[in-house]
Amino acid sequence: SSEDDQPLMNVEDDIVDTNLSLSNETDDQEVGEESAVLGDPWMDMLDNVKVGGKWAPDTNVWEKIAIVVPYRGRRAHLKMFLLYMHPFLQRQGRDYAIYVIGQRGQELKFCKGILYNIGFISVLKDGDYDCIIFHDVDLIPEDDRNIYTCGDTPRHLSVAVDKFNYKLPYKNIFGGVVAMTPAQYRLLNGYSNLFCGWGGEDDDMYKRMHKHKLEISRPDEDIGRYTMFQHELGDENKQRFNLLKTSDLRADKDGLNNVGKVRAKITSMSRQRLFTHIVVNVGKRY
Ligand code: BGN
Repeated sequence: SSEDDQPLMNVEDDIVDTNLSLSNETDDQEVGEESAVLGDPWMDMLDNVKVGGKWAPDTNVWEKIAIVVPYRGRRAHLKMFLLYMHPFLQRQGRDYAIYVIGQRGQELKFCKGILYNIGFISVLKDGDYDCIIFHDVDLIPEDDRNIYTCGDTPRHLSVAVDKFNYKLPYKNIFGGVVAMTPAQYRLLNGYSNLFCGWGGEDDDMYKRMHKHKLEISRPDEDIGRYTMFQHELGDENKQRFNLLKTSDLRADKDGLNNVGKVRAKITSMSRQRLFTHIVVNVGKRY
């Protein structure tokens, strides 16, 4: 069996054991020596995370956010993502939780839209979120001024990615990291469930926005900067060009309102130390 089927149960143990070696301290080691090297505030920020990957500042903030990360078989990326994102969101003083939505099953390619739709439904059952951030696991924000928040219209946060020379590759790109309120997401009927494999699901989402006359909101190019982890190009979706021809026709019946009936079934939700893990069976038979 492949990496995809393995439970993610020990990801946070791996982080502690191999990356930070917190549990390798012996009695004759000076306690605190190691954390001084890594920086105490940074270590505290991971220690402060509540089980399930949640954190909130002492004083109430205006908005509760959920980070939704679709996932299949990229353990190394997920580790780095979690190690970076918790301190980042805490520095911004956000009231947040991180959810990892894993795809189980080999029948279909990676169906990001299905995982986003199931993720959306599951996180709102779990908490009263005002804003959902849909986040690729391989993107890391570089600038703390890029506030993780929603806007009056759907917000595209990953404006300037290193891989694209810190420029928008095209005007209406809506992939990578985006933020939507539950009301915005429901209006658009979420993502299409038909895009499996790399590419196009974000362009389909843009067409939904266009249909509803919603403009993309974005941070400035010098603020919305991201580093992308190196990896092989994903297994492409060869049907994406054809699917994008029928976006407008499908928008109201292919998405959030039928995700439970097609190709997907949620199997479990579990609390890990640095995230809440939702596993979704995805296949032709569901
Ligand atoms: C585009 C992809 C997007 C992807 C960006 C950036 C397609 C549809 C065919 C026109 N779109 O080309 O999904 O986010 O590149 O990588 O492939």
